[in-house]
Amino acid sequence: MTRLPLPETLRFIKAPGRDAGADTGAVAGLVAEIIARVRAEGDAAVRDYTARFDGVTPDRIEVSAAEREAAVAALDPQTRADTEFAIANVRAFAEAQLGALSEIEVELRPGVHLGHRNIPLQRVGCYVPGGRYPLLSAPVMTLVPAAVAGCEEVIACLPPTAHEAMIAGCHLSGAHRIFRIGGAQAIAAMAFGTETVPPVDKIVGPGNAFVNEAKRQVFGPVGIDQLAGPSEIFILADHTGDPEMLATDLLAQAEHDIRTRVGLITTDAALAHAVLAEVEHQLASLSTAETAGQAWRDYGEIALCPDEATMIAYSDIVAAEHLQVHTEDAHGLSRRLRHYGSLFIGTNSSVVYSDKCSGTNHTLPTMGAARYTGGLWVGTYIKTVTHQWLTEEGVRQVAPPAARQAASETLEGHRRAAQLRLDRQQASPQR
Ligand code: HSO
Ligand code: ZN
Repeated sequence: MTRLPLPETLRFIKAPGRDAGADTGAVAGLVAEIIARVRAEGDAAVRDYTARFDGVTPDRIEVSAAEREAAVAALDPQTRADTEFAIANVRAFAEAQLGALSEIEVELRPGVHLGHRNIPLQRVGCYVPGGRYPLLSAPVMTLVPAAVAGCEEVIACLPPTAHEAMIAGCHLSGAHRIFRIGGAQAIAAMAFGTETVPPVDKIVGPGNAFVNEAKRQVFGPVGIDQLAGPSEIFILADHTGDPEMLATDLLAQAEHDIRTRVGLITTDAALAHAVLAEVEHQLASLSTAETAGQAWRDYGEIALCPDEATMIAYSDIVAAEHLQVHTEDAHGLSRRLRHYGSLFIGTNSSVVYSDKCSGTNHTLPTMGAARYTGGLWVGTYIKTVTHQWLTEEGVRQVAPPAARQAASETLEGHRRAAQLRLDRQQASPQR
């Protein structure tokens, strides 16, 4: 999995049984066929694939206003309040981040004014996965920041088999339109549009292998956020680590999927062995042990490092989606870390809080993508675009070098355009 050499002094107390991210590519052909047909045949192809893959034929692809209201009414009051708590926090944090996005305009040289503006994407499509469990926080994380960004139209697609509560989640999170379409056919519909579904400018949100591959294939004419793999959690701990807490947090993510990658990186050998035993102990009573146990056996790891520097070096190689720091000086160590999707500093800060409701986004880079990107945020829905305006003095600054460069590149059309403005100034000099 990792393309970088591991630190030589690192020793695995438990090595992963399999190479994370090894199985890819098997679905590309089928996905290409789905995209081509949805593009050519629109709703008819969507209905056909929905019947084939989801085993249902909804009479209407779009969820009506009455159905939205009914889904919200069916939520029990506590679930609704908890969802609204999550929405409020995700919104407030996204608003704070939006406030930190500045626009600029500078006079770089006399008469050469350059700037950038932040413009919200016009139409965004959020894919909301059905998944093994209905994750009510999923629509919150993709839809709410889009609304904060100021997108004109935000649509959501979710599999027709998804729990009704997910429709309520989309509604409460501000989806303008909601469609019962899942899988690659949903991505194709949002990318190219059908009679019912409008084509969007960018598609965001995680999904299964088909969704992921479809996003990869439609990228270009339509934007995507990132390619989402199985969830990951790594924890850095020293002698102060609490084995029960560490095992609990590792298993909390391991229960997502049999391919979840979980790991402890520690400087303390006794802690490493204690966590190893504690994971087995907790699995014995965990209702999701079938999934979590397999993920632990296949992708779980405990790495022992001689010192903090090695721990940091290995953590940066992994570039985990979620990274928790359980060390004596968690804040100090955290400032030395470079590659992670989202960071959880100190023992009070569990990944599960952000999974659900603390307010940072839970849609994060996996499979090493954290080396080059962070997760979903309000900026995902905004493009930063540049502009310029020149005075006659500005033309005198840049036209001669631009014209010379064009000439040496033998781009005569470019040279003329650069020169024309200088010539005009010489023809009618500034009063
Ligand atoms: N850990 C998942 C998000 C999630 N977990 C939502 C539970 N609910 C991916 O970051
Ligand atoms: Zn989770």
